Formats: sequence, structure tokens, C-alpha cells
Amino acid sequence: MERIAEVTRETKETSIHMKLNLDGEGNASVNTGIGFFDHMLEGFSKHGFFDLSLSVKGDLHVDGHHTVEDTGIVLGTAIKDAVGDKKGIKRYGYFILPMDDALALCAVDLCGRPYLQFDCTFPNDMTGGFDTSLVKEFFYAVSYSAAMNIHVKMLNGENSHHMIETVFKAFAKALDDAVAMDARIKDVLSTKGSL
Ligand SMILES: [Mn+2]
Repeated sequence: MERIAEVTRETKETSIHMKLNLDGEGNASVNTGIGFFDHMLEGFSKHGFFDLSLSVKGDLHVDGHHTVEDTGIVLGTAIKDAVGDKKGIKRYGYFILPMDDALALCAVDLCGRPYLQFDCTFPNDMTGGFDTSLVKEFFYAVSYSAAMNIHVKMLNGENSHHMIETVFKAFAKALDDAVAMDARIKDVLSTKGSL
């Protein structure tokens, strides 16, 4: 069974089309209009082995906020659609990812409930044309639209580019683990019987 979702979302602020394949090869075609954000989403795709096709036309004449937040909403929706009934998946995933000075932990639970714990402070307000305060906005949007728990902790770091990149890659690796199938799981991995 294919685990692919296609999501289109149009508002007066953004127009977004995304196709996500959870069982891909890490191929990305991403254009958000914010170079650094593209770089992060390409890393997410590559390191999670997700195929991601994304086009965003956002109101960048205002700032990057709507573009980044709404892309998070669409990614969360695509994750939720693609995992479907969650039968046979591991549900939990975590990773600690290094990149030179930066070390980030990410743990996720596809439990059906939204929650974000985001313990990261970035030394710079901007990296390239990207406002670093939007990283939290992005993951908050993913957490509630995918109905998943996301915990992110920066364990070390001094370079904002590296630190943000470790967050996106650690999230990719954690999510890749959580959506992986385990032959021992016959139904959903919950004593409640649903996720
Ligand atoms: Mn980089």
C-alpha cells in the first residue's frame, strides 16, 4: 500500500501544493521562495528518505511568517494523511543529530494528540533571509496538523545555520523511525486500540 499524500491549501496569504511519499528515496523538489527554508526541507527529505515535492507562493512582501507556518500546516496534514490508520507502524521515533558545533535531539510520537516542546535558542535573529524565530512556528504547525507530539532540544551549538539544520534533520530521522513498519505490530501500537 502506497503511503503518499497530496495536499493543496489556498488562502489570501499563501498558495501551497505538496506531495509527500513516506516510502521514498529522499528526492526533493522544493520552492518556497526562501532559500534557507528550501535548504532545510531538502535536508528533511534526504535524511528521512521522504520524496517531497513542494511549491509555495507566499506573501513574502510581508515577511516569511505565513509562508513558513502554512508550509508546516500542509506538511503536518500530509504526514497525517500518508500514515493513514497507523496499523503496523512503530509510532515512536527519536534521534540525536550532530553537525559540527550543533547537537539536537528530536523525539516524536504519532499518538493523535498535538504537543510541541521546543527548547532551542538561536544566537542569530536571521540566517540568510530566514527569521530563526519561525523554526518553532513551523514545528508547532506540524505538531497540531499531524496530531503528533514533537520534542526538540538543542544540546549544544553556537552557529544558527548548523543548529537549525540539526533540528530539521533530527526531526526527519525521528519521523522516518516512527513511520517505519514493524512486523510484530499486528494492529496499532496502543492499548487503547487506536491512535
Ligand atoms: Mn547547511
